[in-house]
Amino acid sequence: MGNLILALDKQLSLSTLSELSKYISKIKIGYPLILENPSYLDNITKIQWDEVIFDLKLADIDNTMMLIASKLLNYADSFIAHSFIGVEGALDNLSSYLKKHEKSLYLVLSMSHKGWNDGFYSYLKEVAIKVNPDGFVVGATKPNMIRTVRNDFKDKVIISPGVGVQGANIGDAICNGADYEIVGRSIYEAKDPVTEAKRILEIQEGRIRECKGSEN
Ligand code: BMP
Repeated sequence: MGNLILALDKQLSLSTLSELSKYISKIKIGYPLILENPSYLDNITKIQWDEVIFDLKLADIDNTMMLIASKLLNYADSFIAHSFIGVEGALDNLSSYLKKHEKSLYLVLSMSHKGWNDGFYSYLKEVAIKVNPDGFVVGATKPNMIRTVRNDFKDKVIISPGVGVQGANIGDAICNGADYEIVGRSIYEAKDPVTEAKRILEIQEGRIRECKGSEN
C-alpha cells in the first residue's frame, strides 16, 4: 500500500476516491473540504479506509476541542491538534476524551512552511512527552526536524506534509524517519489523480528502497 496519506482538501468524485483508496489507505481531511460541502463526509464513510484523520489543528480549551471532536466521532479515526496550547486544561483532557472513544491523537511538532519557528521545539517536546499522543506531524520540508523527532520519539508515528507542491521530494521524509508522507494538491489537482497517485507511490517505493538499502 505504500506510505502515503491523501490530503483531500477538495472534493473528488466518489468513483475517483474509491479508485484512489485501492492505492492509498489513509486520508486526511479538514476545514477546506468540510466547509466546501459538509455532506461530502458521507462519501468518505462509503469507502473502507485504514484511517480517516481529521486535521482541524485543534488549538483551544479542552471543552471546546472535545465538543468539536464529539461532532465527528462517527467519521474519524484520529484527530490532529496543536501542541503549543499546552497540557493542563487543554491537551490532557482532549487526550483522555479521544482515548475513551478509541480515537488517535497527533500533535503538530514542526510545520512545513518557512515561517514556522523551530526554536520552540524544546517546549513542544516537553508538551509531547506529557501528553504522550499516538503520533506527530512534522513537515517534510524539514528533514533535520524529522530526524530530531524520530530520535526523540522512537515509537511514535510521524506523518509528514509538504511533499510535491511545497517542495519536498517524494520519499525523503520517509528516508529521514517519517512513517507516512501526506500529499494533497499533487494528487487531487492532477488531471488523472489515480495515475498520479500510482506514479508518486512508485517513486516513493524506489526512493525508500534506495535509502533503506544503503542503511544496511
Ligand atoms: P499539499 O500537498 O497540497 O501541500 O497539502 C498538504 C496538506 O498538509 C494540507 O492539507 C495542509 O493543510 C497540511 N499541512 C501542511 O501542509 N503543513 C503542515 O505543517 C501541517 C499540515 O497539516
